[in-house]
Amino acid sequence: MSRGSEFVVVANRLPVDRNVGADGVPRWRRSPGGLVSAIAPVMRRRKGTWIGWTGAPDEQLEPFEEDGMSLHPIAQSAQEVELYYEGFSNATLWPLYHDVVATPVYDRAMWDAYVRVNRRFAEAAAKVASKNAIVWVQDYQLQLVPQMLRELRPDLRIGFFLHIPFPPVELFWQLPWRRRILEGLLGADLVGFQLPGAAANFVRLCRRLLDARFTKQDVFWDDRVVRARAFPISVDVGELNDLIGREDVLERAQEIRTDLGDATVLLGVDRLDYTKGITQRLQAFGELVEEGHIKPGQAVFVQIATPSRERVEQYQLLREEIEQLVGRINGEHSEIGFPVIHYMHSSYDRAELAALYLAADVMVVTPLRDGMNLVAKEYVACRKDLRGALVLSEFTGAAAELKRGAFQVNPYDIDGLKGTLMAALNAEPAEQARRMRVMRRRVIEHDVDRWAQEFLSELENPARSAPAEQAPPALEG
Ligand code: ADQ
Repeated sequence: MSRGSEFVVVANRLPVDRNVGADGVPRWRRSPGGLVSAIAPVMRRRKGTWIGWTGAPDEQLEPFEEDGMSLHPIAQSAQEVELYYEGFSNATLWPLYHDVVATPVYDRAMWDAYVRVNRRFAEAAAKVASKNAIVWVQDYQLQLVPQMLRELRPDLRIGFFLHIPFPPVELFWQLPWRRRILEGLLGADLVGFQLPGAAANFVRLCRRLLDARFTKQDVFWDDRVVRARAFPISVDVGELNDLIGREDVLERAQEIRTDLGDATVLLGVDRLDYTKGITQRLQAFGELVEEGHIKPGQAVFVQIATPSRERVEQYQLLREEIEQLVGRINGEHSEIGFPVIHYMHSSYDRAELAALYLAADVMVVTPLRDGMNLVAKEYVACRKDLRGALVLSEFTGAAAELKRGAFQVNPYDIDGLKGTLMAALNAEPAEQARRMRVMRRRVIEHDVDRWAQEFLSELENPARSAPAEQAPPALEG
């Protein structure tokens, strides 16, 4: 086992997208987004391999190199995509971990597929990792991998990071396979969460469900210490800085404003997901227009919604609901040439997103629950001009870091949301600048590179943890 990679990332998706060029030949291109740009340099430095799925069902590809990274594709059949990915990952775990804002589906065939696909990922990682390698497993689709991998390769150092919230004990308890998931995660040396509260939920659950010994941040399991820590993820500030320095991006921002009739611009940018609170924000905006607080032509709402999980029923219903709401509000209040809401159901490249952020007077981020929310941080990172206001839900991970500068809201409280939207719309430039400055300080100092470095150094330096044999007995409470 002398060959292989000393650094392995295991994630549901590979960090590349396939695009068909003008010549009809498909080519791989690195996926946009902070996670990939934070990890790519580490991959190159450490001869890393990324294990993941290409996104196409029933496709068996050989490992290949792209952008200085070794990529190891994992096949998934169409049925596995339906049961493991759309099913257990996105119809069971996703709603359960987001405060059950939709009802989770508990289905044994979905669970079986989840186990099977997790095993395939674990076996691939066991094969490609060199002796004593570092393996970093990403997110809720792969929570069984740490334990499966440890059984195959006890020499490895295994880290796991959960990008979404980790629910309180009372909700997690619903899951028929709760013990298996927890034992799966406990295969890791370090389990990372977005917030300290999620890490505390995890430790509490280990105590309640497994009767494990523990301290505030450590669980003693199988003669090992499993550390539970918070690492709030962030954005690639350097990349966004480059984008907002580009002449074409600045021109595009101006063009967007002109196209919108130089109205005040409120902006929402989300994956089309029921956790994002899109309905609530449009309802609040619609009522403000209806009541005459906002005049058509003076302000517009631009809502960009990336198509997402379109084969899962709850997502189809949500899309219909939002489109009806937009249609109703526009039908009742728009004037010729001035729709009050511009709704776009599509994906945009990073430059267009940066231009939209620069064009927006008020960025509206109102999730009912969100692990972090990178859109909020991207907006802040782009507003070097210290203009614009951020309306931010209390139920996002980002709220913990940005609370001093954001206009915070409870998105369930529509009247409160309306009041906060008005306060953000009416904020004087000096107040906008004061708020933006504190938020920018935080985001610039804690960017995605720092997130990756902190996670990896904690994984590689377990010095601060007590050895298992010195672990205190389980505490009461
Ligand atoms: P998501 O739920 O996908 O992420 P978010 O953190 O907002 O949510 O990230 C979305 C990303 O997609 C952003 O980088 C954004 O710019 C991009 N995006 C959104 N709409 C787009 C569009 N129309 N076109 C192009 N790009 C678009 C999950 C968790 C979050 C957590 C992240 C990272 O749910 O809580 O912050 O992972 O850990």
